[in-house]
Amino acid sequence: MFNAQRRTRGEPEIENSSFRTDVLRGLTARRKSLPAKYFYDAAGSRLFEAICELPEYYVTRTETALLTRIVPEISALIPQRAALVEFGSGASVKTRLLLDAAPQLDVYVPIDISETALADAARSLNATYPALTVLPLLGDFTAPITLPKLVRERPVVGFFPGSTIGNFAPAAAVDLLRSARTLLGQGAQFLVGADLVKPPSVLVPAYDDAQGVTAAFNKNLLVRINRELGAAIDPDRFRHRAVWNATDSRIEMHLVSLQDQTVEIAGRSITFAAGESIHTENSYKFTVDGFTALAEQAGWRVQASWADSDFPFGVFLLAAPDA
Ligand code: AVJ
Repeated sequence: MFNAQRRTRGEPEIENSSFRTDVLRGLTARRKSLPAKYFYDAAGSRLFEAICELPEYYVTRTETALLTRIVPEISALIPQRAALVEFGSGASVKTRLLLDAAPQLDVYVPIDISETALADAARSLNATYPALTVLPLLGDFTAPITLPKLVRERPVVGFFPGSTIGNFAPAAAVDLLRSARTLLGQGAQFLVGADLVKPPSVLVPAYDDAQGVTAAFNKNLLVRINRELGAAIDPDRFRHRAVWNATDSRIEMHLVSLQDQTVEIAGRSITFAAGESIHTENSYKFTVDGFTALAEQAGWRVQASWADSDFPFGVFLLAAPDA
């Protein structure tokens, strides 16, 4: 992997050898899979924003409504002159809710793998919050990162909204929460949004919408492989599938091959049988107790938590020990 570093527009793209390695590893395994983090190229990020507007996709709306209601309480728990560090910041929309309610936050570090999303967010936040110091970090927050000195000398609040934590299997979620604790440092707080279990009749349509936007988001992975790895996969020879896995408490997304086919990717021949699937995403759904247990395993304590009850969604304020 690579270390996150500050970059400006116009510098070369992050080298794509880990993409090629990960794609080939995933597609040559006995059960094919692709890492969900590769959804978010420019087209994928736009499709994800369209998903957030869908009537079936309750996640963003629910979390935003909940945050809107609770930011005054969160603000009361955040120290003066704190720095906010956001994991996978995207367009930084929910960030504004926090910044508006907690003006004591005077440094903001968005971390994202999309250079354009970072640059756009930094520009628009600078315009709205002239007193805020914005220090974007381009990088993968699952890889080692170092925070700028300005942040390390302040109280630190991590922010990880959107239930992105749900993309990680329990052991990996604990690892991520533990690395976040190390990154954010002693005495840090960590505000995490986690989607809660709800009936499959609500969950499945949220990941398989009537307009087919989620299907396009899923198939965009194939489009990205074609473009970045010089392949010629026909996305129409795959269908989008979303399924609730009750045993593991997760929604799974798959791309199912509609026929026997062989595709060439980066010099390798990859064969699909009709009906064979590529597992492209897990979106774990939590209970309050289950999420609390994961956080505690990672060395955090739950300082406060809030849950929306219409479409159950949880926001957890975690606290790291002081020493
Ligand atoms: C951004 C990971 C939270 O799992 O709900 C949306 C991604 N995938 N529709 C989610 C996603 C399909 C989303 N997260």
